[in-house]
Amino acid sequence: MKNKSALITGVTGQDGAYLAKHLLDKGYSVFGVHARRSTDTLWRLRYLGIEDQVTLLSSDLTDLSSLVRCMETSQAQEVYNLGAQSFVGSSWDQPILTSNVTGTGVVNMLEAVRMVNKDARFYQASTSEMFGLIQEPMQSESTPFYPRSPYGVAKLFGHWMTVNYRESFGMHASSGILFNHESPLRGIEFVTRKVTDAVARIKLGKQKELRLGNIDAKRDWGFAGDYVDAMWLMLQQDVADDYVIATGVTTTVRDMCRIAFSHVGLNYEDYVVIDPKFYRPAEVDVLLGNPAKAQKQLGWKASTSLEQLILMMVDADMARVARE
Ligand code: NAP
Ligand code: F7E
Repeated sequence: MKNKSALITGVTGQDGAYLAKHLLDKGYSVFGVHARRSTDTLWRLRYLGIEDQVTLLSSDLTDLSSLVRCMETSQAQEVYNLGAQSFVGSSWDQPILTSNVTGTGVVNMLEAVRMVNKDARFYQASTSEMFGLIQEPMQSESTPFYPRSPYGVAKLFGHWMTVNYRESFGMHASSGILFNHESPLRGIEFVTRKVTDAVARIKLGKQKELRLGNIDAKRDWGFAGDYVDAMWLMLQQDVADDYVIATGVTTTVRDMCRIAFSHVGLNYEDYVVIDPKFYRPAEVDVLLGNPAKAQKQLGWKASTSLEQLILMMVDADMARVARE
């Protein structure tokens, strides 16, 4: 029997790399949208040892014609739209780019699917940032949205476009409302990786302090390796739907720092310096997801605790910094 074929936008990002590995392990042919950059963006695929197994197609979420060609070349039966300008902090500096890539990019990808193969199944990488100024203490699929950043607003547009294409054209389009998920492949600008990298540098004598913004913010953090399985499970359902994917536990940035520093025998209070430069114009103070629907309908549950996750990340950064 011919392998199933999948197309992933954002294949060079954290989730794209883990998802590509997950699908390759299941026997899929994996195609990835590769937006041209002058820097090396293939390090994550290399880290997972799959650089040569993913077929990279030159394209960009802002270029509909190139996305149509990706659909034609890959003959994908499953499309995972993970590409985005995903850093919340930058979305105030580049609101229009964020809207074009993270928002309009979704409808470009949906259109490419509709034009080439309307029966292909579609996954949209939605986010807990859409809840922003939370309207319920624990956020589920029925919690009203209130985004707090240009990134959150762009993602909300993409989410509703996904719902609309499902309802208008009968497309199998699902939206995964994923809460924060991290790993050793996390970009260095996100707070968990910024902390674990700094812990390694401080421990190995290469850095003296760590400057952070609002360490009282609370997040529901899980492991990216667990979360890509939920994406795949959504596309295996008979009926497309929306799902919250989270751990159901929330922790402050402060406590996450405590865990990371204490793993190498240090006290975070001796090194963390609060720098207002890292405050955001509008903050999301707390996020806490209710993954009950995913557990019931997909049989999915987070299997990595925050402690396990942070120790995994600190260990990976200790090895990485020691090699430098
Ligand atoms: P990431 O590491 O920042 O990866 C983003 C990916 O998007 C990269 O491959 C990037 O390519 C690509 N990209 C950027 N601009 C593009 C463009 N114009 N055209 C095509 N591709 C473009 O993000 P992630 O953490 O893996 O997250 C994956 C998706 O889930 C994103 O949509 C994110 O917004 C969403 N999400 C993430 C989380 C989380 O906690 N990680 C939670 C909820 C939702 P380059 O490598 O070339 O820059
Ligand atoms: O910030 C606070 C910051 O940048 C987490 C993206 O994947 O998850 C991610 O967005 C919290 C915020 O992630 C620093 O103010 C304090 O309250 O790691 P982050 P995020 O903004 O939650 C969601 C679900 C996504 O969809 C996004 O794509 O940590 N914080 N000090 C800091 N954050 C950063 N980055 N740097 C600091 O120095």
